[in-house]
Amino acid sequence: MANMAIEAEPYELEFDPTTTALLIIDMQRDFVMPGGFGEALGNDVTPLQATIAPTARVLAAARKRGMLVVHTREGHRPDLTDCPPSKLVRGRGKTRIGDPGPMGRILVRGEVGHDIVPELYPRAGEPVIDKPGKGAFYATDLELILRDRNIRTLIVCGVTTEVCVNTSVREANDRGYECVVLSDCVGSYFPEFQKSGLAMIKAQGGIFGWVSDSRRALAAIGV
Ligand code: C5J
Repeated sequence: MANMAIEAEPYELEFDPTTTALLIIDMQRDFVMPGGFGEALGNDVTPLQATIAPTARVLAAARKRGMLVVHTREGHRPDLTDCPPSKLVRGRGKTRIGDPGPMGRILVRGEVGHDIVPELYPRAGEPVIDKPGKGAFYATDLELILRDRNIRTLIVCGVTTEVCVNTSVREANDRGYECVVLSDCVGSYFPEFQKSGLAMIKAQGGIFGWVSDSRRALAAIGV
């Protein structure tokens, strides 16, 4: 298929939809709904909910175009054997990973809070990557899945901008993937980190990748 292009900063990014995946990072109740991990860390999670509607529009377009869609979830085994002790105690919060909460045990696989919000729920056949860390490549089979599909470009949505999105984009960039992050489809608990998290990606000629938005992504995907 002929290359398509998405308007972005620092300059337009050419992509081939057959070698492009939509990567949706950690759109779990634990991060975007009250009572989960995000709130346990002391955050107001409600601003992150604004990312759901534009991400749903991009998801629908990517599915219609037949692009690979990959979802990630941060979380741990019920026995927490894959959770570093340092992560468990970090923050000295009174609610910790594995503790019971209104959406089940915090950040534990299989719990309601750990799962993806209904608006963006994975369809059968869409890989779901369960990751123990912030980066989507660390201790997962994401790279294998992308290489098997000859994926070269990643359109990135999800939360949070400066944590799991930035970490995953940096990991992807070092592995040779071209990443374009959609600014209204990624969210942070901190407005200043949203701004700087995006600025860091596109600075220095796109040192980690590109930044665009859902409107320009939809125009590019063109369905
Ligand atoms: C965090 C994430 N914020 N998904 N995880 O710990 O960004």
